[in-house]
Amino acid sequence: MRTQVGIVGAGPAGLLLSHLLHLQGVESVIVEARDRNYIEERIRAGVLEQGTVDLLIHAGVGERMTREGLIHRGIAIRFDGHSHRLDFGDLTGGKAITVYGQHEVVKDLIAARLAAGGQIVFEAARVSIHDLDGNRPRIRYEDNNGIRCELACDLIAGCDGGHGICRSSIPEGVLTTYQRDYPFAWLGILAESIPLSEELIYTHHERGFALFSMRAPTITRLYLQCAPDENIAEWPDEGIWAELHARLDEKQGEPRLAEGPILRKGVTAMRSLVAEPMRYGRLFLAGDAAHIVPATGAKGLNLAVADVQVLARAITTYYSTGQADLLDRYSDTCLRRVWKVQRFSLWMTSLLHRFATQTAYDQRIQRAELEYLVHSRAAAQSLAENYVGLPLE
Ligand code: FAS
Ligand code: PHB
Repeated sequence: MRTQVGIVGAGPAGLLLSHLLHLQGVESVIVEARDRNYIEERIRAGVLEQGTVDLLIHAGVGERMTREGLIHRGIAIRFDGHSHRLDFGDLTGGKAITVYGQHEVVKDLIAARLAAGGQIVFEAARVSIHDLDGNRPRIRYEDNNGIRCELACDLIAGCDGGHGICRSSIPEGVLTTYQRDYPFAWLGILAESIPLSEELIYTHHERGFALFSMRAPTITRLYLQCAPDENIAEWPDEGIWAELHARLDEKQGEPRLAEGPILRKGVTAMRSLVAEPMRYGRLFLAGDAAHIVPATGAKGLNLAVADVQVLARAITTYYSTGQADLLDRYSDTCLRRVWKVQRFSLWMTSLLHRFATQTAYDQRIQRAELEYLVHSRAAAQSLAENYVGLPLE
């Protein structure tokens, strides 16, 4: 088989890239390890920056998001049992975020790809990539009938996430990987319950961080800071609710967290990682394949979208003009944004989590940082402009 752009991975990065290329007449084939149902049901992110929303609408896949997404014009930061609202409209000149599940974005993109005759090879096994520094890089895989297949490409986009094969296929010594691991993880649940608030609540608490989020008017998404090796099997539902109550509804008279059936629960690791450069020969890494952020800043999905916006423009310019300069600048262009988002995600994580190694002095400083944030317009504005999304270059 032959195509212009071979894409490994049908996550938001790979699917959106394929669709943006299609809209500019560039052909691509996506090779995905899992089946369609699995990736459409996989619960991950839920907060979309203004820039992500605008791009999805521009790409013609924003109709359901616009109809079902929840527009939020602020968040609350809670500590000492009191919530402090950050008004994004006031702090950013009217910008907002949209709460719409990542798996919904994936569903919309797959539907749009297939409706446009796009090729997505699901359930591809033993995927490998070759000749990355040659003129005809290849993706090899076994299709779901066990047939060995080879896809010859001009370019390959590595959009296979944090545990894929593309980054690790780059020869030793080419990449520099910057990493930070955190001494905690997130225990997350999806529940059928009435939201405690109309907006997200980020909570600093002596028992550990907690986050109140949602997916729909009757579906809540809640997270608890837990141990990095936490075993979800040791958490009965009532134990999870008890801990959420302890952290999220502290003071009398404030609304109590409403409970309901827990639909999903799991533990998500927290780490920061950047691989530089985001290109090797004719392989271009995008999204989690190149960088990981802790979920505290709600940036993972949005950063993946920002990468493919830059990559799509570079690839379509290459095909329409023969000019490769945008491709040559792809890695540097993305890394400028990646490091700013890494900084913000680390800052949010450090501000809101308890660290076992914290001294009494550290705890006082963390408290002062929270106090400064909710009483200084400049500090609140900095959080707000990063949270709604820094302008794309
Ligand atoms: P993805 O990981 O989404 O997609 C990669 C695709 O490649 C997958 O479909 C995978 O099946 C496929 N693939 C992997 N290996 C392959 C191979 N060898 N061959 C072929 N295909 C292969 N962000 C938030 O903001 N909020 C959250 O709550 C949140 N929760 C998360 C929970 C988890 C468990 C994870 C891992 C991430 C979470 N994130 C969250 C971050 C998340 O949103 C990512 O940033 C986002 O999925 C990145 O999108 P992609 O780069 O497209 O990678
Ligand atoms: C979510 O709704 O899943 C979510 C929201 C904000 C975050 C992380 C996750 O910072």
